[in-house]
Amino acid sequence: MNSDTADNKAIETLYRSCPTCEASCGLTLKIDRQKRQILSVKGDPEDHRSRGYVCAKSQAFRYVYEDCERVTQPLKKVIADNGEPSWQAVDWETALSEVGKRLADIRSRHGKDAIAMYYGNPNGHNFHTMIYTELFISLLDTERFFSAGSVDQQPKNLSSDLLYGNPWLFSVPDLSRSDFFVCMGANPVVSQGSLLGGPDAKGRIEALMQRGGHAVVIDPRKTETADCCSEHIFIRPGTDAFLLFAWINELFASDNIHLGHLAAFTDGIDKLREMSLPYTAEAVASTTGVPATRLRKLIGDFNSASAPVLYGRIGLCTQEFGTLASWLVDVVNILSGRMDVPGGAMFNKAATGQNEATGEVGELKHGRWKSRVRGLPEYMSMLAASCMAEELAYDGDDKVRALITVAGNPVLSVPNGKQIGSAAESLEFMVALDIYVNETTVKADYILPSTVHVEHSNYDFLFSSFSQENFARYSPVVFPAAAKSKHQYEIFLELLGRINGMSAEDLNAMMLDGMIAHIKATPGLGHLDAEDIKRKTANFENGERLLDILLRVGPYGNQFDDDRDGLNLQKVKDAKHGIDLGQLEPRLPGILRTEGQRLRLVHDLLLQDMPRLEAALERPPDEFLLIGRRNIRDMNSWLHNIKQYARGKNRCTLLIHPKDAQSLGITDGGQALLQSQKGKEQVEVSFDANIMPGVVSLPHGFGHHDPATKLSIASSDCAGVCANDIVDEGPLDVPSGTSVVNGVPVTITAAN
Ligand SMILES: Nc1nc2c(c(=O)[nH]1)N[C@H]1C(S)=C(S)[C@@H](COP(=O)(O)OP(=O)(O)OC[C@H]3O[C@@H](n4cnc5c(=O)[nH]c(N)nc54)[C@H](O)[C@@H]3O)O[C@H]1N2
Ligand SMILES: Nc1nc2c(c(=O)[nH]1)N[C@H]1C(S)=C(S)[C@@H](COP(=O)(O)OP(=O)(O)OC[C@H]3O[C@@H](n4cnc5c(=O)[nH]c(N)nc54)[C@H](O)[C@@H]3O)O[C@H]1N2
Ligand code: SF4
Ligand SMILES: [Mo]
Repeated sequence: MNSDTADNKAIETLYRSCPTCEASCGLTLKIDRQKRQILSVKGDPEDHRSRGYVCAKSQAFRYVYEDCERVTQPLKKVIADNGEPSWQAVDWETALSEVGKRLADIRSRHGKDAIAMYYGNPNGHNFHTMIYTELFISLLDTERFFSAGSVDQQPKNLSSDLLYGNPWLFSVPDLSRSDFFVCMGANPVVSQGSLLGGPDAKGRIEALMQRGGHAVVIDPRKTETADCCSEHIFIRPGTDAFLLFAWINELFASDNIHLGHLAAFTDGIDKLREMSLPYTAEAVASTTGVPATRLRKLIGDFNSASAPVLYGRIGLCTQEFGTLASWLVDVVNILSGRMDVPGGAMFNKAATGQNEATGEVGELKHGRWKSRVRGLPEYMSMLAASCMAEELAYDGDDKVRALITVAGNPVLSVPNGKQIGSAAESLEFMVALDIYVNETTVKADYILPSTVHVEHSNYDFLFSSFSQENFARYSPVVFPAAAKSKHQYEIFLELLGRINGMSAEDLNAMMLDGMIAHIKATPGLGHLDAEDIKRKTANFENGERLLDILLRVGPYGNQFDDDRDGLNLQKVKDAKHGIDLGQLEPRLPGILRTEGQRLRLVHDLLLQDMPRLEAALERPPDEFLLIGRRNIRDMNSWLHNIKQYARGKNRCTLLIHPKDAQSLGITDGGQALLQSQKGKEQVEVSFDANIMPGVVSLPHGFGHHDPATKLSIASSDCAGVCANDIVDEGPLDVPSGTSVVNGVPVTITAAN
């Protein structure tokens, strides 16, 4: 921390990483500690990953901190005699003991599964929450656990689980050494990249092109990313698995299988060849909308490039064949010799060790229990978010009685969200761990707000495990939280303690002992002494102490051997701009958690999904298919109350090709009725010659119309309509249970 006492002002400079999206850019903050004011947030030129780059949302964590409608103390819903609800601020002790009592009572009367839970996206950006999440989930131990993951990356989790035995092991495109980038179902120039692992996606793609490389986007919309690439190919939504199977068919047919160093430990090639046989480039062309010659040219260009890489993201996940499409992206890279090689798709070596092998075969957690209504299988202890409404409304003996939401807004983010809201309202009890009174939390009996990023430290735990550069970066607290506020992990511990009759200290000790036991069970670490670990890390507390342990036993640590040099938390803290841990290096087969450390190309779960794919090949096309999109100033549903981001013209419009619109008698800027099996919304229309005819696009995260919320800017300046009132919760990517929010059949009529 530097002090600058000019003008008698105690202006300090702090460095941290941006907590708002996966890119995790380095930031430079100027702050006035006395006034508790952030004076400016700029890029950190010395962060080796972002090199000073930031996007418009770099200010978001500051604006959220400053938002006067943010909830800063526990709120209890009180119902007046006339039935009108209102919020009453209560002290923490009252709130925690009442919430704890209600949950404990429901649990003891009706069992653990009577309490449902929903976990939202911002949890992935908070190290302390993440590290305590397993404890929270495992002690609540409910079969009714939902998360934003099944409206997001779960197909990718499942594909990694099947291929590598680790659901959180994701390969990322090594763009800085690639010369041919194929981007499917992602718009990183706007989203800033997901499972892509690098700040300034646009700059990285442009640099690739300046080196003489090529970049191709395959997307039903010619996106902002396509605009800075060399080529764009339209594809009909939901048909990527066909295109990718045809790609693989072509690789086999042209004898272009090059496994390279993966050959020694890869199984399933023959089966894969057989699976791809029916899907020639000609056979899939009319379904995908990609002519066979166009696909063959792409494959030829890819094969003749010196360092090509294929990448796919949310447009491939949240669609009818999400798991197959996500899996096939990795398979194409594997078969083309582009997996685990520089410039191809590579695996990170996270300092906290989560990508390493554990010496055990990773258990596939799938189908151990089922949802009550549709009988959908659990995956990674979670049920599909798309069945949350029906599970909350289910009225059997073992029905849900209480709901806990943690930093999530499923009413807007999940298909059939409105019914999630009404079902939640009629439960015996609901508590929301959240910082806004929004469309979901307004249904709760209690809102328990956590501190926000300005008030707690952070470590880029999740995102450093799939970054294009190996790195470690710690973010210090900007302003210590007011005495009476609570960090989210503290709320977890307090609630768990009250439900399970344990103290927060006991639970913390349980976490520490559990982690040490786990480490000692890891091959090569059995000799470590628990007391030695505790003694050497005693200068840190809670999550930071656990982080210190992870760093010390991780791949750059000294495993508590004082004779060796190694990474630890103090060193990471001292490196204000983050630590560069080098370029990605080949990691297979050493990090595989599969039986015999074999790379399994094919798995029964994938084979079981093939008849569903086959049946879709000849299906007659729908009139219109709805897809989503993201805008640079949004972050799902929760930045809409920030006036700097909410202002401007309506961006929750329906994009439609002008020719489609004209044939329907719809004008640019006019209104249309967008209708699906599920619902109907009136939307403003924007003409877009860059969208595929027959496809329309509406962003998600809007629909701020509930007058009971406290989001005055969101509801006045960017209310929009809720895409998930149109998306049908019925269709799923079957293997992973992920919602199909892209490729939704809709009809459109003029509404004048
Ligand atoms: N139709 C359609 N639906 C989609 C998608 C799509 O593309 N199309 N995308 C999906 C994707 S990828 C995702 S990730 C999900 C997101 O789904 P959710 O995570 O359910 O939704 P968010 O809008 O991110 O809501 C985040 C919540 O966290 C709260 N919050 C923010 N910061 C903090 C904090 O520091 N502490 C606490 N306690 N709370 C905080 C906010 O107030 C808000 O209530 O939406 C999905 N839904
Ligand atoms: N500005 C902004 N940034 C964000 C977010 C945000 O809400 N706003 N959300 C964050 C979150 S939680 C996530 S998960 C990431 C997601 O990051 P990305 O995966 O980059 O998400 P999108 O920008 O929605 O890009 C998805 C693309 O898929 C295309 N698409 C839709 N259906 C199909 C299909 O069937 N096939 C193919 N090939 N393409 C299809 C869409 O046209 C779109 O261009 O973004 C993160 N960053
Ligand atoms: S790209 Fe993401 S991490 Fe970087 S400044 Fe923008 S919001 Fe923050
Ligand atoms: Mo997401």
